[in-house]
Amino acid sequence: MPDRSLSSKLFNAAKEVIPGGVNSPVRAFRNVQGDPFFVQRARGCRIWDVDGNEMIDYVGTWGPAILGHAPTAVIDAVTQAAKEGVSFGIPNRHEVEMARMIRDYVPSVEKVRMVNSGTEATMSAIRLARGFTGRDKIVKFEGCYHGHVDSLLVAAGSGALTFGQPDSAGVPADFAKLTITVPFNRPELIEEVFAAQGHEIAALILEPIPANAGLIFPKPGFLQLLRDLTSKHGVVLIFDEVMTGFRLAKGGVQELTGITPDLTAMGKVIGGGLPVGAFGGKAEIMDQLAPLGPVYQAGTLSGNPLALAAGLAQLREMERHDGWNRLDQIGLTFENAVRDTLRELGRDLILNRIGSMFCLFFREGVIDNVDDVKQCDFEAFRKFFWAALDRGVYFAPSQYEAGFISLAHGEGDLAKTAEVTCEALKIALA
Ligand code: KE4
Repeated sequence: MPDRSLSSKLFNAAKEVIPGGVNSPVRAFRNVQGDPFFVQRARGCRIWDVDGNEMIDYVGTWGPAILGHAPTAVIDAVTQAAKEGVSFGIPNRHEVEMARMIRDYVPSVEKVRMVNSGTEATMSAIRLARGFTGRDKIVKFEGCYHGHVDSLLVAAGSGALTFGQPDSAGVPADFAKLTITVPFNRPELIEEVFAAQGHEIAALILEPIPANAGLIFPKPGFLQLLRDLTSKHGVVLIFDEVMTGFRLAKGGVQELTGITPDLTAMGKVIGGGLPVGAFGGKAEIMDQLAPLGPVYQAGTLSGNPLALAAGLAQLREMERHDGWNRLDQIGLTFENAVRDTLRELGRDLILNRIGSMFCLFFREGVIDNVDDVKQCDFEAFRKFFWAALDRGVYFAPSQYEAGFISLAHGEGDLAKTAEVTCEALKIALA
């Protein structure tokens, strides 16, 4: 059992001045019923906590660390940019380079606006869709997470297909009423919503491959159905690719599937680990934004030169090293090792993997939406998480989170991960 005494001391100090001791809830390890470790430093696919324990990292700061931590190209780019100034609030060339790169990578994007988080990206896209259509209602799917936006922190309402109920204190019921939540992968239910209310809906927003309820694959035809329904009813289709964008492919899920939304929310990878978000899409819609149009949206640090220098350097490194293909190869090696282990143990747990994203669900059968995830064996997951962490492998501290592989995960790292995963599964499933 690794010594984590310094982490414990820091966590106790943190709890005195930060709510729950963390600046984002998932970091508190509540889902695995333990105290978080405090990180000291990270490099490549490895992280070290303040007690000196070394771990192979499969969280990758929740997605941005696609090259691994502190890649030289990103460090050099940020250092160079910082020498010229860390923030301007004035148009700068990094913004033009990044906007052009996003336009060239992402099929739906003709114009793009930079913001500072994924939440800002989805919040702004929703407001823009409402301004463009003149309509108020939005549709989201249960189990999809789009950041802490009031109108998107909504669970299924009592009459699930009529209106939502707040999923957080502080969200007025009247806000939630404008959000319709529907179970994912249920074509008949989404068709029912559009038949009844299509003309009142401003936007439908989804993670095209939901990765905030583990990792869930859309059923064949489901994304195309959403594209057809939204086109038919004049509804803005928004893909939230904050996690999948620039990771599963240069152009995200919309490149892989050939299904092009009207707007896309982006983030994480394009900031190289620094605070960033972006939303983009058809010029006809984007030009409704101030200062051109009536939809107001702004940000002091939007287009920050350091964040964009980091993101540009990261994307260029991915280009230079054929990163997306290599990530898929590394992901396949990882997947095969885990499947071999499951076969040895005679357990048919569900392992979903696409590219460098994965989730091992502690249940057998099928995972179509978050209701299926809720049936997982969370106690077995908790045991697995801690057994792996104690042996030097850090998986996401929640069954509802996806795992992330980086270009820095080498054969030795994967071999150690396979060995640890086998031991941890034996403990969890005993
Ligand atoms: P941020 O506001 O946290 O930058 O992005 C919100 C967001 C939007 N859309 C999707 C698809 C997302 O996954 C996220 C944030 N992802 C979580 C991980 N599940 C961030 C981790 C956290 O909340 O601390």
